[in-house]
Amino acid sequence: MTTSPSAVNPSAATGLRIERIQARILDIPTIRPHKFSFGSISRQSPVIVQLWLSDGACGFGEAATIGGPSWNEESPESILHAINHYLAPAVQGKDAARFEQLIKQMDAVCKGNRFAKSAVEMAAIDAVARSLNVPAYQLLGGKLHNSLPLAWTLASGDSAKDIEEAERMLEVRRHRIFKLKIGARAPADDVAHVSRIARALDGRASMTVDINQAWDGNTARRYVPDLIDAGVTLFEQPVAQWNEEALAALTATLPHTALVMADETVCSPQDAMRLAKNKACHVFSLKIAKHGGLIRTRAVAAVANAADIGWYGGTMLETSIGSAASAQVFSTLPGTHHNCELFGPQLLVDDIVETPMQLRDFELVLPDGPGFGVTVVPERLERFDRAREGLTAVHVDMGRATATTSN
Ligand code: MUC
Ligand code: MG
Repeated sequence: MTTSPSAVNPSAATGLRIERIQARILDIPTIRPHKFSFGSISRQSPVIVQLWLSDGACGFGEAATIGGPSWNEESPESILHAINHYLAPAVQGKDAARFEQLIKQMDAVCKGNRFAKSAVEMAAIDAVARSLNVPAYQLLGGKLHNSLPLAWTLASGDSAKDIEEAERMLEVRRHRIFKLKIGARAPADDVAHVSRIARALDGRASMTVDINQAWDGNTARRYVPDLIDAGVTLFEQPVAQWNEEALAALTATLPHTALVMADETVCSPQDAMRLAKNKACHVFSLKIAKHGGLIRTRAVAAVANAADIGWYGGTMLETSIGSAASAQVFSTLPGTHHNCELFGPQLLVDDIVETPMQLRDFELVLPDGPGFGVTVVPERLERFDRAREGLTAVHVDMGRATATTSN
């Protein structure tokens, strides 16, 4: 759609020009291996963007992938390349406060690459909010939630270890919603694993599963009822990203005690529209990276709200920068929420901000303070910077189920 020239005045600049952008990859080990249907990670490699404005304000953005390009098409290396060679030159010198215009400028030079675009948009929003000395949520519609219940993912791959971890989280009142990563083993073994954990927790926590696209439609039809009997209430992306028919069939047949959540299948607002039209799920997992930024996250959430679909505050296991940015936008969203999972910083061996977001009584307190409400410690960025001397290689342990290969 084109806008009539009289509707906007492109010369009415806010004076907050983008002066400089710098991007780098960090390599931060995780506290334990984190296992998915498609492999296992023992470190996260987020791309961190730093963006300076003409008035001196500086903002941070982040794009985290999981297992290089294993979760979707983008990798830390492709993100860094897209930012350095296409996105940064496209927005340099431009008005940072015109977020929609920045997205248009990035879209004009680069198709797709939503993770990369989200990191640049995120840094612009943080910088502008800091320059105006307001929390980012003030630029995104204002705050509706002060806190959200916070889920934790049990993904060691071992039932006994997962039970021990869940008990510790319950004891310190950090989490009582557990997402189990399944799909790497035979489905019957997964059912046994989930049932063991459910029996041990004995109704003290709610249980969800993320299959990360591992099943076909028939496998989902066969094993989802067993998992519901075991106590699972939310089924995240059981089938392949493209398999919306199977997702819709499952959604139509689930009893009212359980919900289907789309994750990899819902990226753009157009995906959201199609899923809504086809009644293919009950909940969208929202993630700023896969939607292409905070503004587009709000667009996907608007479709959810209009279609009576719930939302879940998803994560790509970001550091405190991406997690706080996610928290800022989630705090503004109307509609029915199904909690959040912004636990990325806790899965990493160290945090890169001064004071992490607070976790209190099973909830994540959504941050106040200028920008995203967190202060980055530059020395921590240096410590984990991939480009620093002696650490140039990627060490991502990927592979099917038990086998791991390193690059
Ligand atoms: C995913 O697919 O949801 C989110 C939490 C977690 O443990 O993995 C991610 C990715
Ligand atoms: Mg998922």
